[in-house]
Amino acid sequence: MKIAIQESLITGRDAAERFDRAASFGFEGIEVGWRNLAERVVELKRASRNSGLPISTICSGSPHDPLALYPQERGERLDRMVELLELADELGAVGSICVPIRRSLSFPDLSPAFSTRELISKLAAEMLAQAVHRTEGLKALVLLEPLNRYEAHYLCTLSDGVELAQMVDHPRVKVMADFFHMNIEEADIETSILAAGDWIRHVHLADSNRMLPGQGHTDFEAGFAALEEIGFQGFMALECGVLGDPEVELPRSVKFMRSLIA
Ligand code: LER
Ligand code: MN
Repeated sequence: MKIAIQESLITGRDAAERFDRAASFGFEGIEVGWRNLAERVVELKRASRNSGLPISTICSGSPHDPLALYPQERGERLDRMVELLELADELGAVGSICVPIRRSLSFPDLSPAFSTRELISKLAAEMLAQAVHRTEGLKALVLLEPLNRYEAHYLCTLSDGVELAQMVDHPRVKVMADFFHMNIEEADIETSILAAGDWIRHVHLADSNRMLPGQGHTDFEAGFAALEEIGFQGFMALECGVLGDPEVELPRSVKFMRSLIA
């Protein structure tokens, strides 16, 4: 398991400085954000090469969530998802994160024909199938991210993510596990990780208070042991705030996490 960090958590004048600083703190990868990504490819590839830190993943934003009420907007969202998958491949990243739908968008209840959940899951599966079909031949995965109930009403647990991935049934549609969301939604984080098993291809790290691992009360030792048990070898990227001086606290948190990895 490799410890990564979102680029936005590191200060620096440019990508080169941020990647170098992340490497000096002990990180082994960088998750990049979606903003201006196409224009940043050259800069990011150079920073990655010079620092020796691979780009782990792309963190998408709400403009890339595939679901929308109307076909034209769904088409535009699909185009943006496809672009991110192409960029992920170009950057050598494991994949691009996908949240199918967030809380801000409501779908109708068409029962008895379809419940809201059936409607959303069928549409999400179809959109994801189209995204991987349009990017056939690429390696980059679609990483379905379950979010907590205050951010999303659909896909809140790992098992929700696995259910949707199984509906799509494509080798490039997988699931990721965010410790902050799991802390709210999973009855038992270890059991949920073990049940999701090989579907998990990426991890987000934040403590219970969405601060650095070690600054809250999440039991990372048990969570990491479960990830080891399922044979997870991917990136775990920090997505959190920092209490204290990042120059001190970031390397301290890396040491803390490494001490928990067998
Ligand atoms: C949002 O809370 C989150 O965890 C992000 O990774 C969503 O892309
Ligand atoms: Mn996350």
